[in-house]
Amino acid sequence: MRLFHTFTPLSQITRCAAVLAAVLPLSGCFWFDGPQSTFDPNGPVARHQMDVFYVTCWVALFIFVVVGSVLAYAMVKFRARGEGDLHAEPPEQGHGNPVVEMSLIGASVLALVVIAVPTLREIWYTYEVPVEEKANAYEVTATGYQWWFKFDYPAETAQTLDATAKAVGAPFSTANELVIPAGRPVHINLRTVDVIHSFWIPKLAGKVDMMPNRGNHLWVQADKPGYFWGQCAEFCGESHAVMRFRVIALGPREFNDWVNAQMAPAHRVAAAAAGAGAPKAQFAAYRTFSRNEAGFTEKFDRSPLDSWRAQQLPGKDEDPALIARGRELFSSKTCASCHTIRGDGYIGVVGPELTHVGARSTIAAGLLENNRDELHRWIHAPNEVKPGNTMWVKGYLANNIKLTLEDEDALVNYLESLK
Ligand code: HEC
Ligand SMILES: [Cu+2]
Repeated sequence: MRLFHTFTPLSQITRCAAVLAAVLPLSGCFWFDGPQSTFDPNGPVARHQMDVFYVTCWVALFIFVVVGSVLAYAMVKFRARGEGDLHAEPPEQGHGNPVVEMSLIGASVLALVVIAVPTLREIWYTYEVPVEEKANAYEVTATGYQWWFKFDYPAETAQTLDATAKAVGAPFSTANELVIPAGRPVHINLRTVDVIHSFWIPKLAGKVDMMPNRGNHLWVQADKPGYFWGQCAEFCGESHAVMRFRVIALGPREFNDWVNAQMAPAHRVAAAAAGAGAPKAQFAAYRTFSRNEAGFTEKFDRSPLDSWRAQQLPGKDEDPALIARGRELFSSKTCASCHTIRGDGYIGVVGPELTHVGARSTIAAGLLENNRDELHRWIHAPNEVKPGNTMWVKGYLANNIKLTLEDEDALVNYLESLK
């Protein structure tokens, strides 16, 4: 029996065709409208960046076709036609023709100029909000941490400094969800507290590094309200690949409502109703998770933006007693040493602010959907979701945090109530 069939050129061609047939449709799905596709720009910065890409792409393709055709012509014209040709003298060799050499140099320079002019123009354009738009620009600050992003809203600081705001510790910050006004340029200051990260929102703009001891920035603008994926694009340690975030662009009124909601202190569930609401199912019914099981699917049954909006609404059937227990555990289990919850008196700054964590669509830097199952999974064993993360190493390990099933249940109910 023959184990290997002969390697004919035909079988190679069939293989190539098979690979292409398999890859092309996939590329259609993933490259052109995937959540991190740069071929689907949703704002002027990303659009300009794509235009530069296409200029380079067309110039390169043109050169490829010209060189390829000349090569193909030479191969066909000068090929050995029979036995006799195999030992024939090579054709007359020529080199040093000044006209040919000068025109080749000229063509290369021309190709580089054709690429350089739009590239330089776009470098300037994407560097800073255009002058005439500057007055209208909104400012935020993004800070990279291993392995999550913090977003501050310095524009809101001045307005928040009234007595109540001070009492609850405003201004606010968010983690891993950057909410911006749609249709307005947004100037983003880029900072890092540890290593180099790179800030990238494929459909809006990218990428600019977050450098230690150095202020970088970029600007973005979303054409209309939408929900976009972002990603750290510079290797920054063990869990770099799951250092993601989301950008939510909202119309002016909705954005304003959101800012007001964020400034408010943590939501309190009315204690009077204690025992009245049907308590939620306990963890007995919970799934067990294996290490690094693909967690986050984002299988929205509606548009991602509408799902995000639904997440802003207050919860139903909340159990005030259980939530109060969760609030207590949050300090007794030392969670409060790393997390801020304004209004409940917790002011830790090592981890993300959680004042309104219940209103986010994802947790753990865009990795897990924000629901009871995944919240439980996260606080149960953060290291299994995200190896080496600070909450595990400097919290659970260093403080020897042990949670019973009841503790976890109370904490999840508390966190969920923080809309
Ligand atoms: C040593 C500091 C520290 C302690 C203690 C700590 N955390 Fe965290 N927490 C973090 C950090 C850092 C992150 C971000 C991790 C990441 O995404 O890489 C985080 C993330 C979270 C998140 C997800 C937030 C989001 O929007 O992504 C929740 C929820 C949370 N912690 C709850 C808790 C609870 C509950 C406790 C106590 C049992 C606790 N944390 C203790 C540092 C800490
Ligand atoms: Cu990073």
